[in-house]
Amino acid sequence: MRFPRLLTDEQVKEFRRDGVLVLPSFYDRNAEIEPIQRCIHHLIGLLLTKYQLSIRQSPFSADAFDDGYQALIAHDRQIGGEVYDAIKNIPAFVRLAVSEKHDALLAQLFGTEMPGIAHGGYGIRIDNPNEERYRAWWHQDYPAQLRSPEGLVFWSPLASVTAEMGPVTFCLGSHKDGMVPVHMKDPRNPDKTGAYALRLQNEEQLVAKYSQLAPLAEPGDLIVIDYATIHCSGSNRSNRSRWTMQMRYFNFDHPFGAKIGWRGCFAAGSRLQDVHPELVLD
Ligand SMILES: O=C(O)CCC(=O)C(=O)O
Repeated sequence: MRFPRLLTDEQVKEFRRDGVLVLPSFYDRNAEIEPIQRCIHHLIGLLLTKYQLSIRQSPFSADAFDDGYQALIAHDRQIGGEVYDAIKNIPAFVRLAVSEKHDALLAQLFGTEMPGIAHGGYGIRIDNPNEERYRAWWHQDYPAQLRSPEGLVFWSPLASVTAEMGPVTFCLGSHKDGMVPVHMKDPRNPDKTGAYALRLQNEEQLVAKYSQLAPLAEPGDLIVIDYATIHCSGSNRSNRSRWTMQMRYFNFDHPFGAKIGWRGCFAAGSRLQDVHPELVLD
């Protein structure tokens, strides 16, 4: 196998230093992003029809592909769950998730010839205004994903991410300090479950050690995140949902990945304590 080198030496250095790399206009907006936006627009229309709602949806435009969605969830928030589950099945999204460009990025950044895609580790987040339940606390992706300690999240917005929408915040260089033990449940937030419930040990003091970056982003931009980089969702205080894609890759060649049979974690029905008891505090 041979992969093209998509990053400059400078970009590779930046990724190694920060654990995160912003690549503006990485995807082709017309060829790769718009087909996904069109399908989401169509699916919102189907649900408006299914529930016989008199909400008006304007014809498709890339800037307002989600027109009608805010009114839809204001009518019934549960229909938002139907949208969330449906849009993972959009072929144009799955095609993007398994893009050869992702193989090439992982191969270059980890020096491997054997990238893997985390089955069940890709999806489209819809962070609705003023909702906290699915907001991700400070976390590293590896404990929630497993497969291999060397992995990447490819994070890319479908709509412009503004400051009011709560961009993701990254702790720069935190990946170099290794995996942080976690509490599996947060008594202050009992409604959070699974990966959303994990809280880092000594979170406040830990996070204060690092300088932070909260990049705004446009459709087509890609943010590459190391599995070990500490980051969290911002709070969406705007009046539009924040639509973003997450696609996770890992390095098959890492010996610990092979040792655990590249098994996944929450989404695959595994328990973190069975694989990494040393990372689980309670
Ligand atoms: O987009 C977000 O708010 C958080 C995404 C995230 O933390 C992740 O993909 O690991």
